[in-house]
Amino acid sequence: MGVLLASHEEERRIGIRRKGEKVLNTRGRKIVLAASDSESSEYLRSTWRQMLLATLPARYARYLNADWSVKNELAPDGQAKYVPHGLRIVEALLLQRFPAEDIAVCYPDQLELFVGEDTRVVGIHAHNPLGITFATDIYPAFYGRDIEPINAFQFRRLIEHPVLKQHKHHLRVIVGGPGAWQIEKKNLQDAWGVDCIVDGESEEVAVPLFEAALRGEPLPRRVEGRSPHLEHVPPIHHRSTFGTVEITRGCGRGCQFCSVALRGGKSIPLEQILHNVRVQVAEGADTILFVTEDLFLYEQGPKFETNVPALKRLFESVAAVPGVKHIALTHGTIAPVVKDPWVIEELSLAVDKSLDQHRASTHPEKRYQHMFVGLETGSVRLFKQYMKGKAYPYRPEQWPDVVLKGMEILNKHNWFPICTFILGLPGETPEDTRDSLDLLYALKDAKWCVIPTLFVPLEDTRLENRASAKLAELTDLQWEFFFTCWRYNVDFWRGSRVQWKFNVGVPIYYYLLGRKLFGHGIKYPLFRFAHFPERFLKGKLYLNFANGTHPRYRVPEQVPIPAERQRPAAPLASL
Ligand code: B12
Ligand code: SF4
Repeated sequence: MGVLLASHEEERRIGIRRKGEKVLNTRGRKIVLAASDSESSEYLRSTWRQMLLATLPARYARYLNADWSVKNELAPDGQAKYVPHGLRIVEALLLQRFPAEDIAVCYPDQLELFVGEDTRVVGIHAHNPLGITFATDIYPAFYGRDIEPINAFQFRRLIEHPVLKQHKHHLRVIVGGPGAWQIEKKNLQDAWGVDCIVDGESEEVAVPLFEAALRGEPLPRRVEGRSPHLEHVPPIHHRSTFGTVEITRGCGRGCQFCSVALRGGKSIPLEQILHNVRVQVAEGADTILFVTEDLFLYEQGPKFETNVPALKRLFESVAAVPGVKHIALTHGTIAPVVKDPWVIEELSLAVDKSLDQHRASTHPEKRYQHMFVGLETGSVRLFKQYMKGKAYPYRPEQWPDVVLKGMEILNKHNWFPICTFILGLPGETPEDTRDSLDLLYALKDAKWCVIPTLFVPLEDTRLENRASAKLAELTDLQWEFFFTCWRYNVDFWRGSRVQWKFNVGVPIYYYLLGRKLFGHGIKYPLFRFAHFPERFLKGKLYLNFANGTHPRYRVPEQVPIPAERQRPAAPLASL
């Protein structure tokens, strides 16, 4: 997907400069909305690849062929063809109040085309502007100290754009989005000239704020957005990155480390979803990404009762919109899969419509569907303390069984989930890590991708005041967990154990850099990651990969729902 540029002239018209060239400023639009290249990107049409790439160090981006700026497509007038969905919502809110000619939505390279003498306010989306969340905080550190991840570098390119400084005397800068809090946390609000940070949902606050900016009034340094009424979530006007269409917002399961746990739960009405799908398709999207904290919350009944007929209708109606070729998913929880296994069977369309293929799939076209599933820990103790709502209607003590049974059901129907685990939750003991390793070992033959992350105290969570976990402080057991996950991933996704370049490269990395950065604790876990023969690792690691060793946990025949949490007699009717 390259940029649709015909010629040098065309490039100039829409604001792309070649080295040393100046573009004449127009008077600009009154309101300009912008998002960084890496946050707008539909990299390889894959959400998880985009996520992983955003975490890599910016300094080495060119070796990874990650030149985001030339990968995003432009509309004929130079505006962005797709930007993160949150910014499209802000645009839709503003379009309820201001004419379309006053608003432009663009990438950093086109700011000069739209920011001019007439511009009064620039609204910027921040998904993860400084890269201080989970994975983005971890992976660049493997390349050395103080290495900036790609998404932080790209955000800086946007917020430090010279045209914003040039016109600062007559415009206000407002930053919003799920990662806007990071700017305040790192004391960069003044240095970056940000007048106002919008924290949280913006449906109820965006319009008055932009109106005040247009009148030239001073803005509050920070505005707290609350959960809006459902009818205030507007339908969008233009395409979002990855064809994102929100199907639900919020989640009532209440995990203490999660920043969306406090958002009020709601399902977007099907008509609005279909409208948003049509908008995306009309502007060139052929894939629709259902955004939700949990797929199974869509039109849910009381107490997280999965509404299978409504879900089925959702998939069928979206798939029937002319132009929709694929459907992708963001998040889901695993307990509903165990409780109502037939939901996965009923949603076979999700696999038929998936973009992704893998040799391990039993689908006739080798397709598999994926969604992000937070498993987070194998320790019942930590689970009980921080996230017990995730297992409902099961008890926290049943969590390992729920995970194993859920994975079996998902895999059987060609759903290969992308699962996260959190290392270093506050108070984690070696016993807790061993419990997680035992669960991981029991999942060794699963069809999945497993991403180890480190605990980060996100703002607006109940753990916001606790200390982050740090790579340099990981225990030997935690390193073992970390690299066992990546060993599984390499084996499942690359498909070959004979990868001599990789296998040789890893120990070289250890001796040249790894041990200096992280100490000797990573040595044997890294060697297992590089497929060292197990006989060299015997006794050095907790998990014994040698043939014939049985995992502590096994997939249970069934996972009984505690009597007092059984569902009502009548199944939830179609709505
Ligand atoms: C879809 C999604 C993705 C997709 C697509 C992202 C994209 N570029 O469009 C993928 C899978 C690629 C992705 C990647 C990542 N994501 Co993401 N993602 C989401 C998800 C599930 C939905 C986002 C969404 O569209 N929501 C719906 C819209 C309407 O909500 P919203 O964006 O928050 O917008 C509202 C407000 O924030 C505000 N707003 C938004 N923009 C603006 C702009 C202005 C000017 C104003 C005033 C207001 C405003 O108004 C909107 C309406 O209320 C959220 C979780 C969630 N449910 O929100 C996580 C989430 C945003 N992602 C998160 C993270 C950490 C990441 C990654 C860093 C993961 C990683 N690698 O570690 C990467 C980084 C991506 C990058 N390239 O930089 C975290 C952010 C945590 C934080 N910053 O505190 C979240 C909250 C998930 C979580 N619970 O941890 N993500
Ligand atoms: S289940 Fe997921 S979205 Fe819901 S509160 Fe827990 S971590 Fe957050």
